[in-house]
Amino acid sequence: VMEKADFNVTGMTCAACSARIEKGLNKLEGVTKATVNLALETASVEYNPSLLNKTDIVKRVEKLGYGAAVKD
Ligand code: 9UX
Repeated sequence: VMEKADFNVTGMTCAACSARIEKGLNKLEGVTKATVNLALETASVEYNPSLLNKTDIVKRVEKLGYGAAVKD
């Protein structure tokens, strides 16, 4: 069963940024679908909770050079 989580993403200034994050997240083992919205500064990620958690997703975004926080 997949889970879905939304994140606030900071530091994106152009469409290539959002595309980079999307690519990086979609490459993560366990992520089934990631979409990033540049204008809203958000990311929506569908993932397998037995393979990774929200913190792993935040860390991946940070590793790419952006800020991320779980949205509640
Ligand atoms: Mo756009 Mo983002 O040139 O790191 S890709 S600012």
